[in-house]
Amino acid sequence: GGQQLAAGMPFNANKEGEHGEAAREPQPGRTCPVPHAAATGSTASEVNASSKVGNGTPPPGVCPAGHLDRVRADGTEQPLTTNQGVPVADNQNSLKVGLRGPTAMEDFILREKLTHFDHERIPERVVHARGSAAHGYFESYQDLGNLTRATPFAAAGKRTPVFVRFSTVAGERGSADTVRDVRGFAVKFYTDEGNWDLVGNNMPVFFIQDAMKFPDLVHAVKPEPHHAMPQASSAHDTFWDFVSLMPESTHMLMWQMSDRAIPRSYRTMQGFGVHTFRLVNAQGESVFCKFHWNPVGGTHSLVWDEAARIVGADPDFHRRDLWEAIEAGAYPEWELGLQVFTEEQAAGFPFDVLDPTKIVPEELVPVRAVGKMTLNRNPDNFFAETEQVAFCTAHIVPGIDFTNDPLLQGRIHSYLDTQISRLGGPNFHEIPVNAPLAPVHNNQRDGVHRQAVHRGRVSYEPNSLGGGCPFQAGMAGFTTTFHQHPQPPEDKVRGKPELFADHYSQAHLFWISQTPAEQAHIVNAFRFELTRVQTPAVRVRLLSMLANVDPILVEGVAQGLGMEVPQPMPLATDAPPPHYPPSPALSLLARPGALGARTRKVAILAGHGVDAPSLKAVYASLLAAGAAPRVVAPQLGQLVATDGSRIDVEISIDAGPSVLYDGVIVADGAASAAMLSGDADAREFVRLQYRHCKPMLAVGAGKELLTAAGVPPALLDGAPDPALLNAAAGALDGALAAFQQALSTHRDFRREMD
Ligand code: HDE
Repeated sequence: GGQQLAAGMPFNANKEGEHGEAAREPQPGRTCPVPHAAATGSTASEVNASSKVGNGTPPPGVCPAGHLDRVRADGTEQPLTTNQGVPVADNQNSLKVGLRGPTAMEDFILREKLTHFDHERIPERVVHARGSAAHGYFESYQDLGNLTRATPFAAAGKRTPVFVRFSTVAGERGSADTVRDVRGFAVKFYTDEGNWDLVGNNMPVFFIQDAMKFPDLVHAVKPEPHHAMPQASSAHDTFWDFVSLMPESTHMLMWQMSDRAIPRSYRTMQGFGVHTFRLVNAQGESVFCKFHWNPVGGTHSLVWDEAARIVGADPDFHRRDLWEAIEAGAYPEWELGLQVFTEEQAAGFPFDVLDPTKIVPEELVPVRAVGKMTLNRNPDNFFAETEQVAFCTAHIVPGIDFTNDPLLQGRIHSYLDTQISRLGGPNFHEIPVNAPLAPVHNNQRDGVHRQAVHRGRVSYEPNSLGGGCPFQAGMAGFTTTFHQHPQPPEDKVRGKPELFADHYSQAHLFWISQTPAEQAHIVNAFRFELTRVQTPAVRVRLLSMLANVDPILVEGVAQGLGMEVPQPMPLATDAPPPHYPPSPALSLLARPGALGARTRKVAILAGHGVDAPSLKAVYASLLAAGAAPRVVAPQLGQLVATDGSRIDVEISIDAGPSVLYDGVIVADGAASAAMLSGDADAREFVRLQYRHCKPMLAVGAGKELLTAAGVPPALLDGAPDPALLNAAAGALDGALAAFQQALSTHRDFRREMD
């Protein structure tokens, strides 16, 4: 098996041992040792595969989430009590009138326990209910004072604690991670001057241009109200009915039907602020800004067939990936990039920067990297932190400001409002994970579950009885720079600027910026979703929309639906559409990233009669490269190798199917290869690895399994598929290097296009 962590050591040095976790090595005399896989020798399949990566040593500097220390609870060595602190001697039996009699009403211990339990759930988020989060910090590369006075950017090397929550949009709280959907990417910066929430998505545009349409959009995509189906999926009539009547959604649909909607990991997706924001410096000068998070690990996605299978194989795929990477010390990182432009520049763009269905192409305004975010500590408690965290677009700090983007304007209201029902009242800012590190002083009082104990009789301003405190910050030289931007008065009007009516140019830009494989995936995604649509007229209308995007796209989709390409939908504007050159940055393949083989999960398929020395060499080489190898075999237990030694099987094929691995190595050994070749599950395993374009390496006799699985022999024998390798057991080094190289590019779509 793999390395095991020293018993008693916390997994991650950023997080001290917890109740239960710390008790892996039970102390003498304890009656209820808490089992942990790593220490108890229980099946290796329960051990985090990626706990083999890194040593969890934290970088110097900010201790993430240290501000939560004051509320962390730990029952180690403590007696059980009621919520009132009264010791509980018997937690097994209720108080009865006679052993066979009714339960006594006075059993306050039972009643308190049941009552609390009865109220454990809170409403889930109305959108983005399914999510996972982590603590970390943002570190600025430089002093950006010329652009913004926001404190996270005040100096090179300055660190600001963050809490980040990733999410899907449509599914309910317990839905699967790998569904086709937009992903939320919400960052809470605990800055020196208050909390700044950058509540973004993994796609830089949105479906609609005006907050007025958001409830309609969400009603359309959520499960249909009569039968509450389908779960976590846009592939149904009401969604496509709505978007096909909203041509402004076309650009976003291109992103949503692309591989962006099925990321390999939260660690391998970009994040975007979507709207145009403002940066404001200490002089009150302001520029426009778009926010980008670029993953250091590169942008990698699943393929659809794989994503759909993972829904069954591991519904927590992304949650687990994030958790394990952090526990293993392979801290996920993103660079923050800014696109900065002036109001005058914006006036010359062929689109309106207030329109959230448009990007600012990187060719027009380059993205400048200004800092890096590192996530290095998992939450202690999912509910307390991940569930109760409240992100609000209204939470900005001096130096950051809104624009008049009509979608953003609506969000400023909605996020604060929704917490009041979700978290039960107006004091959600006092929940520890939401509380700013900056001090809070004002005259807001009372409300459900108020925590702060305000002293004195003054809760109003102006006052003289309290010495005028808390005083307006401006009096002490604090300036807030919000809303300083003079705007000439205009008439109230319900409507949209003319440039908002160009619905297709950027959808076309996205299409022409994709590689052929990515284009094929987009066509397939539209086919899949529209095939699930039951109403033919909706399909026709959507095709008429796509006819305005690109002829090859619409023909491909129509063909898959067995339909003719209809007349294009009438345009909403007579203005000649702007022409955009392709933007290579829009392809996922533009960012292979620096992850290399690190944290990639590799299955080593083996059976009885495996060649032990080469298997061990492969295993050690992968571990050394930071990958997470697993010995996978038809069943658990031990394999008897040709030299008589025994090798632990870490997981069986049915519990650890192909889709959970980034690559496969088939071990050497004639008997092992014959056993696997005769096993339908083993053949299916490599067939799927092949089909999903993953790196494959057959060692010596292991090649037999690849052939038995139907991998074309011509490809195996020297044909140019750099991700399909075979090598003699004695000559592994070159092949392992090539395999790790293939892992670093994640998968090779040339195989698919063949
Ligand atoms: Fe949200 N959105 N949204 N949204 N959104 C919520 O707030 C809303 C939009 C985004 O991890 C809700 O606390 C409106 C764009 C993320 O906790 C709610 C409009 C973008 C998250 C809400 C939008 C987002 C939310 C539900 C259009 C990308 C999860 C629970 C006017 C820039 C945050 C909650 C987390 C959550 C409203 C559009 C991203 C109801 C009204 C555009 C990442 O307030």
